[in-house]
Amino acid sequence: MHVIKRFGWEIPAARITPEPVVLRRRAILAGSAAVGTVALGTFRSLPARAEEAPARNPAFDPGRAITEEKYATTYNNYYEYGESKNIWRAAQVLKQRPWTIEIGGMVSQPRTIAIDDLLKQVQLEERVYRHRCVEAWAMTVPWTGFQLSQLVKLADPLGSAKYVVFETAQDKTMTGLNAPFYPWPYIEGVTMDEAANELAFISTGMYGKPLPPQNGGPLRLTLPWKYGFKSAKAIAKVTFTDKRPTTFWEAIQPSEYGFWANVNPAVPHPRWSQAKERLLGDDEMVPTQLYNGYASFVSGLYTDRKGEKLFM
Ligand SMILES: Nc1nc2c(c(=O)[nH]1)N[C@H]1C(S)=C(S)[C@@H](COP(=O)(O)O)O[C@H]1N2
Ligand SMILES: [Mo]
Repeated sequence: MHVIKRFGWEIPAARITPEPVVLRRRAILAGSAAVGTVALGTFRSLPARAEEAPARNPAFDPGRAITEEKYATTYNNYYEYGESKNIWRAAQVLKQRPWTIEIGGMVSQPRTIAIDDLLKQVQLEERVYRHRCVEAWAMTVPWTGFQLSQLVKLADPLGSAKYVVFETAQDKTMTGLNAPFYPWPYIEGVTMDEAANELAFISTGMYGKPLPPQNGGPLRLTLPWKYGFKSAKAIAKVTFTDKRPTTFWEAIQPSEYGFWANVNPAVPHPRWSQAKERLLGDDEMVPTQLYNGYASFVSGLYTDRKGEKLFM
């Protein structure tokens, strides 16, 4: 496990020290070559809004303006393609088809399913959700996709399964995978009751178009009440288990990026306040809300878990 060394000069900074900066400092301190090769892909423009784009579900009014698409698609976290926010060009080389998802672990029948076969078996819809990164920036995005509970139903887990674990593809175009100090692959996980919650979503599109690679295409997890790092991109494997997984960021720094990672403005990150968030686009600072404003949907999930670090 890698531990981030903290220095006095990092702590008083009024602005937030984002994950990549901290990690680069650590890499330099460790004397390792953190410089990867940047693959400069050609940007392929995405098809215009598909005519068959599914209807918006009005049950999830985000209460704030939708972020302009150009900001949501060009300011990303995707460490497989590098530590900067500016990986959208590099990620264009990720091939979205063919794409298969391996479903296994505690299920009645392990199997591998092609994404287009999966999409034929689920009910697609559009939902506008707020997204809150642990680094205190936020956006509001119209995602298309399907409720995670539909994938769980198709997977047919055993009654003894307690967690669902999501694993990101490890593609040869992902230059960040060469960085030795990261615990690849990117792993995330939720409990079975979180996976059953109606907010838990698998996104396959945004802004009425296929999900661009930089935002996690062809399919990503979308958990709007949790910090953004829980929303794993480019999912290749879904495993049901009775053991709580050690997730990617938790393995890097458990005191800063916990398993639960529910949004809470009252619980500061060890290195910055979580009271406010910066909206991508106009950079307006707005107050952060408990569970990112989704308490009415999810607070009941945690009533029996009071002793745990639910908010980091
Ligand atoms: N595989 C993978 N998934 C990931 C990440 C990542 O580095 N790799 N970053 C996470 C973080 S920290 C955030 S905030 C969101 C960012 O999603 P966006 O680029 O669509 O805004 O993706 C999450 N999912
Ligand atoms: Mo994030």
